[in-house]
Amino acid sequence: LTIERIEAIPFAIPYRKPLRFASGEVRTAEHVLVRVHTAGGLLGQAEAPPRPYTYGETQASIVAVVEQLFAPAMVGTSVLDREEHRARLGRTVGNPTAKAALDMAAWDVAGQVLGQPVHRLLGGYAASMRVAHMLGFDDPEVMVEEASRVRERHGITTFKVKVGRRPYQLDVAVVRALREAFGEDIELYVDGNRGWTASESARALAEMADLGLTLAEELNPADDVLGRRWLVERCPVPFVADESATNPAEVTREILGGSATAVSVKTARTGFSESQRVLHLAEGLGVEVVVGNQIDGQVGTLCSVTFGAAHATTTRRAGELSNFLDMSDDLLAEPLQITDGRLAARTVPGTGAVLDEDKLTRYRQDR
Ligand code: MUC
Ligand code: MG
Repeated sequence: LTIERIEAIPFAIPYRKPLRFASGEVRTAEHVLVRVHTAGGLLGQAEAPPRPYTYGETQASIVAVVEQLFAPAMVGTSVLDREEHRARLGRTVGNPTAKAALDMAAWDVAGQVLGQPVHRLLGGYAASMRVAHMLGFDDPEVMVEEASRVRERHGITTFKVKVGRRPYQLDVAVVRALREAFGEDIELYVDGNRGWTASESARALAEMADLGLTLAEELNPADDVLGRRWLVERCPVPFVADESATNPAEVTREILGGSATAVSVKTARTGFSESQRVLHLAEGLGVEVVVGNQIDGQVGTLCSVTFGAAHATTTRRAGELSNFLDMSDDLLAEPLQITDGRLAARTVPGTGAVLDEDKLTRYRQDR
């Protein structure tokens, strides 16, 4: 169980189609594969996605912080020493996706040692989750066509629409076109990635009042503190905190301050251990959760569904688990399959993040 060596391997896989949203865009998955090797020859793996516009991390900064600070802090400990890891890594502020990947890679090893799938160790509530697909900025016809393709091929009927453009009517037109194309057969919610002001958000919500949205996420910046509270008071559906609530303290502040009424849980930034803290906090506060996506590849998505399927509260809503569909290739030896709108956690010991080593050799950027 003793951690002997930790690697941080940068890799790049292009997207077939870029994902565009109010705070940025992703054209290539320039992520970092984190590998935890134990003295017994076991290997735990997870991926860290740099999102500078969300967390300030870059691919190079993740590699550097793992190699210089986090690996030396974890080598020699047991993969089961999660509280010790948290204390040691917590001495460095920030760097959430680097910390999260290390936590999930350690859980992957723990599952292998115990001979149990990690989703069973975490809670084992369900074997799979319903999937929600994220639609990035484009013209209404293109977004309707994508939703239609994803529904036909994968049976997905829940869509998160990226909003936050100016004028806001551009996005209202998209949501209206989706509702008109699919009627009541689909669930729709929106994510603004802080693109609008409070008043633009309020006007957009009023104009979408007849479109049956189920959630609204980060429509305006949480740092506009009073504007955010004003908006959340008027919001007719749960208002989801995503990038404004990336750890338990921020969740507490945003919810108790009246700046959000639901929480996005992302394993990419809180791993399995800290995601449980966020989840249990949300349950204690009595607010809904949604399993979010950090535009993860298949390894990251496997970690999201491992966590999401494990707990009752996270399975209530569809999890955002489909961004990998837009990648031109990926690293898992056995690719993920979304069927009948659902994605299953793996039943093998660990998280099941077993890679195609030839693909890693092709896409890694450090040699
Ligand atoms: C999301 O839910 O916001 C886009 C930026 C980011 O930080 O996460 C994605 C999706
Ligand atoms: Mg979001």
